[in-house]
Amino acid sequence: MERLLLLLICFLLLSQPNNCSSSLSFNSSTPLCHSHQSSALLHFRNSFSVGDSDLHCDYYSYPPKNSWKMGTDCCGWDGVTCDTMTGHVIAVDLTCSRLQGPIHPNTTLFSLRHLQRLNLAYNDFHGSTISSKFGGFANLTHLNLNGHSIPSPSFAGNVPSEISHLSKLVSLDLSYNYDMRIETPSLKRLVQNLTHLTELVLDHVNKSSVSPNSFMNLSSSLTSLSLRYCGLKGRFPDNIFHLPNIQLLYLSYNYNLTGSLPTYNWSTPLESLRLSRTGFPINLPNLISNLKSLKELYLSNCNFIGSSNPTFLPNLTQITSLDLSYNNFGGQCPWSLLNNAGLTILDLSGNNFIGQLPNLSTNWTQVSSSNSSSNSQSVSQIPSNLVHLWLSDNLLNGTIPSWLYDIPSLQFLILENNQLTGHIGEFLHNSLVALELNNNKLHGPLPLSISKLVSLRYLGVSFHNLSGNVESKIFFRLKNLSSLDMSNNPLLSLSSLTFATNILPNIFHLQLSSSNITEIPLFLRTSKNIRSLDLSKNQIKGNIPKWFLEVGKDSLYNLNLSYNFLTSVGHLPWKNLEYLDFRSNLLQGSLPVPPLGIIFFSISRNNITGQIPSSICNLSLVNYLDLSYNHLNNVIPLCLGNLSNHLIDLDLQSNNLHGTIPTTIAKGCNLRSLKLNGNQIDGPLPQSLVHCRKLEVLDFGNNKINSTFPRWLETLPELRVLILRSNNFHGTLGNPKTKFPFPNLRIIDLSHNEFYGHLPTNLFKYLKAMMNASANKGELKYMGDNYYQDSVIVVMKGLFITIDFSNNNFKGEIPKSIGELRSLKGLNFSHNNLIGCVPPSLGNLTNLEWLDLSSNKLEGEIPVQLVDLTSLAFLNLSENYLFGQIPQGKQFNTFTNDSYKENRGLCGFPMTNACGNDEGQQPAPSSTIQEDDFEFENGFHWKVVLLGYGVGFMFGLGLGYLVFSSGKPIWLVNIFYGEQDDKVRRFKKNARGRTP
Ligand SMILES: *[C@@H]1O[C@H](CO)[C@@H](O)[C@H](O)[C@H]1NC(C)=O
Ligand SMILES: CC(=O)N[C@H]1CO[C@H](CO)[C@@H](O)[C@@H]1O
Repeated sequence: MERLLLLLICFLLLSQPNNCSSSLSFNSSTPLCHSHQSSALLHFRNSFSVGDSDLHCDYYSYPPKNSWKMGTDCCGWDGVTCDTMTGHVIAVDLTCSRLQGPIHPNTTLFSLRHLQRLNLAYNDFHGSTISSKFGGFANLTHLNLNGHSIPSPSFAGNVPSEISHLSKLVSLDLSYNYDMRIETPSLKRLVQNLTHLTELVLDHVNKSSVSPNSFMNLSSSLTSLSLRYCGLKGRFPDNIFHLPNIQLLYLSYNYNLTGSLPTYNWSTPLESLRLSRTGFPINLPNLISNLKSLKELYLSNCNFIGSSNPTFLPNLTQITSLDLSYNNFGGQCPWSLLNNAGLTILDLSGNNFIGQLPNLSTNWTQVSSSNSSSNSQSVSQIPSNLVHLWLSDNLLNGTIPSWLYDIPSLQFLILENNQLTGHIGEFLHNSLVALELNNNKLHGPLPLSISKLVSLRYLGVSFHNLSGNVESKIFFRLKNLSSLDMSNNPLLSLSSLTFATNILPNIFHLQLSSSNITEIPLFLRTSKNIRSLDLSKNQIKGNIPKWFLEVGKDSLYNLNLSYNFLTSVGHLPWKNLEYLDFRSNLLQGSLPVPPLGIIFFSISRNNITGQIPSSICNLSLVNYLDLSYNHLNNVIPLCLGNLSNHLIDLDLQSNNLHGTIPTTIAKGCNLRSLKLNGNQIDGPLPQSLVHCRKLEVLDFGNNKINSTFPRWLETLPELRVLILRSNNFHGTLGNPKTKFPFPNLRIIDLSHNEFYGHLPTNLFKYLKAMMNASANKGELKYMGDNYYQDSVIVVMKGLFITIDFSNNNFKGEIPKSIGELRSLKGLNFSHNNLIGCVPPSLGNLTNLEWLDLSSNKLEGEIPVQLVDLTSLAFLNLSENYLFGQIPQGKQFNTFTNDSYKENRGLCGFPMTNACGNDEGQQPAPSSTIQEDDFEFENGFHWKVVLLGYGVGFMFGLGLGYLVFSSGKPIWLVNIFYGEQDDKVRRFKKNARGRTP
């Protein structure tokens, strides 16, 4: 009865401005906030500074909280709730308040003992530890310390076990505190004691030391469990899938987490399931038939079993969010999903789906398509609730259908890396936040309606054939645009854009590579927050303008001005720079030293003079240091050894450096690549290099190193490229029986030295990597994911496998075992004193494209087995004592006299002297001549590459740039900019407000 009365009163009071419960006090004076609590609140908030807007919070438009003022009733402050009876502050919500600074363990916050709800999410508390005093909020039911913030997470350290004292806790969120850990005992206590828990969110909290079994006893009232990116390993307890109330279960991005999903009779209220990048075996049809309440399913990059191809899924009418990205599904895209009117998120990117985007069927087209036998699919109505459509990285072709421009709710339209053609149409609504169309085959102008997309943050239209003038007015209203990529549209004119001012005030990430621009865009003057700028491969000339030195002084972390015509830089003011690329300009003067945080620095191919300043040794974080192809002189500074903890790639080739290689370079060595080719370095090789266990590339070619063969390198497990060409190396390679274990060697060039003695027979037996490199070919496509890659690594992944021992004094016979190096592409033993015959086993080297045995003392006939070398494009056997008939057919029809001249008595085509019994032999017309021509052309091209970079092959940028400039695909771009891009992509992903 009493209750009824209360309800009645509530009902009557509902129309009042105050809500029901706060008006319940019959006492006419509503209690005001206690003064010590209001000052505690103010004190707490004022202990922080207020930072810039946070992208995440902007995205969700959190209002600023301005009402916190001394002398006003704190119960009326934004985000503060008081108990209506006692006036105690019982809830504080400071989500997205842009607070910055550490939380002190003695903060006044802990005096608010009556708190029931506390939300400090999305601020930047600079990695504060979570004080054990949080355990003192005895009545706390909701605690949110989500640490998502840029640049650093809010909280760090161990989760204190006192959190498990909060026995009334219903909801706990500690996610996105990347540096926070939880250990098994704390977690177990937490799981045991928090029996009222319905929501537990620990994404990104490091639990790598925790057994997944620790979650076994979670409260049966649990409705939500989110454990993404936790480093969980092993088997996840089955019973969690059977919790009676579980509605949301996120386990994504625990790469080594596995377990088994129930296969039948799985009665569960589960609505949201995310298992992306986990090891659970998933049978998709089974899963879908079990989960009757399912609305959201994220299975990116999963381990599917059974017949899981989504093309054949039944209509998933209840699902509103579906992510099946990066699963190698093929065939037709399951477009029928779009007929689901409730669909809001569809992500099918990173598969091999083919075909066209479906048309919207009007009655007419429905009739016509059912009459025709075409299997093109159509959607029956506009999926008018769609917010995210991600179809990037597939094989989709055709045009962008008109209905895609007419979805009023669409915010993310991501179609990059497909084969779409046609124009970009006009957008009919202005809801778009991200439009990423990069790397398709679109042409025509940039649509004018882009100017109305006032919410747009990300625009990518790079790698197309777009044309026309990009008017700067397109961008006048796009105040929120933070990422713009228009690179590589050769016909697009950006001059109006580059000379405009007062546009794009919030640009964070600008890519205008290969855009024919001649100036650094003027609008950057006002871009205070620019983080990443790529203006590479343009025609920017002269000095860097003074005003530009003021741009992004605190924010810029990536600056790429490579492949321009800049002549001077002066000092570098960007103190947070991590990536700086000045390669291939005309920069003069002494070496500019980048700021201390630099990770990647290349100033290769400029005209830098003088010595390497020792201040370069202060760059203690640098991974990649490329000063190659300049005019640097004097010695390599000794202190460079200080960098060896972080240095991965050091490239000093083609300068005028002399002196010895500092032995300190191998101290705590992490080097993977060391290139000193083309200097005047003398002295011996430092044996300490053997401590650089990760070395993959060693290039000392074209120096004055005086040493015997560095046998001690043969144990380096990763060494793939060893170039000692053109030095004063001498002595033998060891006796013929010497083992040559170099387990991963792909390229060895010892040419133009004074080596003598026999070729070690065992050399070719132990060069394991050369025997079967094809097994590694598949790695190429993952290159973009790796930390840092350069073109040498392309070489090493099996494209080029070569041995060059030419121009030495090797004697004796060519070992037969050479025929076991089946992946060999190039072999050069020319200009030695080799005797005996050309081993017939060379005929086994079916990948061989280049064979030079000239200027030796080889005798006998050319073995007919060589005709089997169908890839051979270059052959030189001249200046030996060979005789007899030249083998005929296949590749041998393409070689000229030069391949054979100055031998004892070779005869037959192409020599003019016919063999005794075979008068006037002509090459047999071969049916494969077309193919041979083609092969030859490829081979020739390859040879040009080699010759073009003749000094020590194609090191440094050579090959990469060649392929790159011929318009090769994105993965090559990734080789060079992989890391930056990745970072940007991560940043973009974070900022996109959609987490995986
Ligand atoms: C906690 O809640 C209980 C029961 O509602 C109440 O009696 C007690 O005073 C509260 N404690 C604090 C510190 O608010
Ligand atoms: C509110 C308060 O007392 N803050 C103090 C906490 O401790 C630090 C130093 O440990 C002081 O600087 C604060 O004033």
